[in-house]
Amino acid sequence: MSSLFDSDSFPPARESLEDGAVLLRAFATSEAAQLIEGVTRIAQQAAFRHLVVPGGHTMSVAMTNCGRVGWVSDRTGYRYDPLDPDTGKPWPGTPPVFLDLAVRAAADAGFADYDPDACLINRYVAGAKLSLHQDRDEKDPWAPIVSVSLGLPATFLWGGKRRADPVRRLRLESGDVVVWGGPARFVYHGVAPLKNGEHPLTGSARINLTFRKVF
Ligand code: MD3
Ligand code: FE
Repeated sequence: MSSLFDSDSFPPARESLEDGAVLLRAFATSEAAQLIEGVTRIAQQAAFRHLVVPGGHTMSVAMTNCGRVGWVSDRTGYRYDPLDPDTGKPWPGTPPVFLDLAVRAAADAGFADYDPDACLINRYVAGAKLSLHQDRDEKDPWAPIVSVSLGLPATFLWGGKRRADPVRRLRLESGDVVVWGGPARFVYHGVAPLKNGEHPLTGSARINLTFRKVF
């Protein structure tokens, strides 16, 4: 007998993307408004900025951070820095609602005792994109990166361990959380240019939080 709640007709809460990568659809939906409030408060102390990468290009994505260290870039290279180079002050603390969500998502995906020390906050407006890259400046190669999508939807690009590997496309919507750890930690990934739109939470923007264990 078939019902609305059969596993083949009900959207699964936990979807395996590949070994080590888990998609948790709508995992953050009930906290989304609180998360955006947190982002607004953080951005009052550490403003969103467009970083310059070593090649000299300015990123279309605007970034800020909270936590013990923040990811920054300039002409000389990338680094995690305990101080915001724009203010000379430490980054704002990570709001408890951020940490709680990241720890629960990691645990749900099979990574117990997650203890991130950085949260990079990316802001996309129409046309903003993130080119295919690996995140490899973090010390623990097994600890996951937990990614939380808020506001406008985006097409996430998700390749393999080599730049030339085929790239899959995954639509990420507000509240979706993806956990990338273990064997999936060093896959190439990026975000396609954001499409125009309006979202009740974020207006014309998409916000992405990525939690990282840096040390
Ligand atoms: C897979 N951010 O901040 S989140 C980044 O939507 C970044 O803003 C994208 O890539 C964004 O570095 C994608 C999903 C994500 C983040 C980090 C990963 C996937 C990942 C690290 C390793 C593997
Ligand atoms: Fe990344």
